[in-house]
Amino acid sequence: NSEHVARRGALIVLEGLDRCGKTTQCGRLVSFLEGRGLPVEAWRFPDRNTAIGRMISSYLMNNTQLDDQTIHLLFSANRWEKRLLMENKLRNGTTLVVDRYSYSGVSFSASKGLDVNWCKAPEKGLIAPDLVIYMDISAEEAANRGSYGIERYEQLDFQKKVAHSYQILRDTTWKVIDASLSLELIENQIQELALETIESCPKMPLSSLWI
Ligand code: FDM
Repeated sequence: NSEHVARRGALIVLEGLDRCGKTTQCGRLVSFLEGRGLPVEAWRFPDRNTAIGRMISSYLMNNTQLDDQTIHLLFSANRWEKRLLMENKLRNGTTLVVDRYSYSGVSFSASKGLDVNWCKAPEKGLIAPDLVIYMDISAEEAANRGSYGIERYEQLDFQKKVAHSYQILRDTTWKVIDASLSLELIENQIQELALETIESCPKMPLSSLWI
């Protein structure tokens, strides 16, 4: 009887260009789910708190130089080092709301000219999300929201390439939200998608990405 089996949490991923509003929406979604008494945690990649994460952070701040393949594999390793913890949390019933995941990994690296399949390979076997929300905005509109920061990749020309790479990765299971709508409209759509997913995912086993 399925009612006697502990419910697992949902793996919910938000993706999109820089300044699409992803981070704000992740925070709002976590507060909303907490308000409903659901076990939930906010996660993000890169996780800059590990040794690998600090190498990534230094690269992003232009303090160190790495070739494209090396930084790609570090981003991937940063997800792998968190995989077991993610699995344990999900199995214990905690929903994870994740700001960026493997899709950022592939899109950003492919935008530098690396082969998409090469980029996907090290991501294979990570936990597949139950819900991917893509916050859709053009690179121009995102840039108009105010000046970019000083980190690597925060440039209009590069963001245009990233938008294109996301298009290549996007499949029919992604939920695409118009990120130019108001904060509240977006928030409501995301809440609805998240609740549906949390309701239905315990019936599905955890599965692996891209295998
Ligand atoms: N980024 C993020 C990657 O290039 N690969 C990845 O695997 C991930 C998770 O790192 F420009 C890029 C995307 C972004 C930068 O992300 C840092 P945040 O969300 O700004 O911290």
